[in-house]
Amino acid sequence: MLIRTGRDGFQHPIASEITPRAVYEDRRRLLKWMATGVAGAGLATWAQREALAQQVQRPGKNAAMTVVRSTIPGGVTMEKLTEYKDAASYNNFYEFGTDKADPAQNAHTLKTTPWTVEVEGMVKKPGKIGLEDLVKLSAQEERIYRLRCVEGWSMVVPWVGYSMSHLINRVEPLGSAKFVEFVTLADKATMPYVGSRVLDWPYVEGLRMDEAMHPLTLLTFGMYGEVLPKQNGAPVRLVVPWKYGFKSGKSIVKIRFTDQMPKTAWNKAAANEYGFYSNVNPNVDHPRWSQATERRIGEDGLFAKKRKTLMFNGYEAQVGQLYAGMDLKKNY
Ligand SMILES: Nc1nc2c(c(=O)[nH]1)N[C@H]1C(S)=C(S)[C@@H](COP(=O)(O)O)O[C@H]1N2
Ligand SMILES: [Mo]
Repeated sequence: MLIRTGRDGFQHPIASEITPRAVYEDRRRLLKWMATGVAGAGLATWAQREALAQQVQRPGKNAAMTVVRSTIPGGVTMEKLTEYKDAASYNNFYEFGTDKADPAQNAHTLKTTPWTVEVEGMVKKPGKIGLEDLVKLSAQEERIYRLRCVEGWSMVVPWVGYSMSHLINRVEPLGSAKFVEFVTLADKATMPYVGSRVLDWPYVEGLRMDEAMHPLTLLTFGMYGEVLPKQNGAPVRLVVPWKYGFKSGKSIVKIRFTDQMPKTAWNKAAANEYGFYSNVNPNVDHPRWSQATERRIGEDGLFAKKRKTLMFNGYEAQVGQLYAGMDLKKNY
């Protein structure tokens, strides 16, 4: 569901849209909820999503993909994995629509071959890297990360890729580079919502250099041992597990090294809601809702206890030091 904030006709989803799915996961609660008579539209939406989840296509393996469990600290959470069908059918990828079911339905038009990623800006070795070369640049690992969306849902996914630092070291940024900007594909011909006013395209994200160099920051080519499905950001995306999901840009085409803090898509759309850092922080409320708890996709029901959201999404031991001395209420 979308609401208008009034400013520039900008729209985005409200937190309650995650409710119906969570409720219906438990049959008894579903019946109770239906008895209250408010289930209506939500039930239809949920039923559609569930049908979609059952039909989700798996892209299969890729010869170049190795799946060796990561041994880096924080690289593998032991929590129960989110089911593939849920991780691949409940997505945010606004280029393909603003409903969680839209990407799985619409992203088939995305053309992922050939694909090149351009490296530019303050770097000794700029240039274009074809996807095949990018995939082979370093050994790939399976990292099992939690990912938490700002709207309140989270999931646990086995991602496949390698630390972004391997690519950064290869292209040799200049000492003056302080940030890395990630620019993603904005192709009107294949992405139906590019051109809509919901965001200023292309979708851009950014990290401070030390964040981009942190070993947990994953340049990601696959999930569940297979190539990324298009709706999850094929053929290459970022996964930054201690930050809200929107920092993990999908379908990356350009990586720019810069001394200026990148102007990110969500920050441009609503600066008071989405700061540059966007570290998962249960102590800082989103202006329109609390960030203290979350629901795991495919798990908790509405009336069951929600999970407490952890500082840095549970990765504080690994990344807390990056923010020593920073006021994380100001730098939200
Ligand atoms: N290009 C692009 N990348 C994007 C987005 C997007 O709309 N466009 N959405 C972000 C948000 S808000 C989230 S929560 C994650 C969702 O990733 P998932 O669909 O694999 O769960 O992707 C992020 N990356
Ligand atoms: Mo998100």
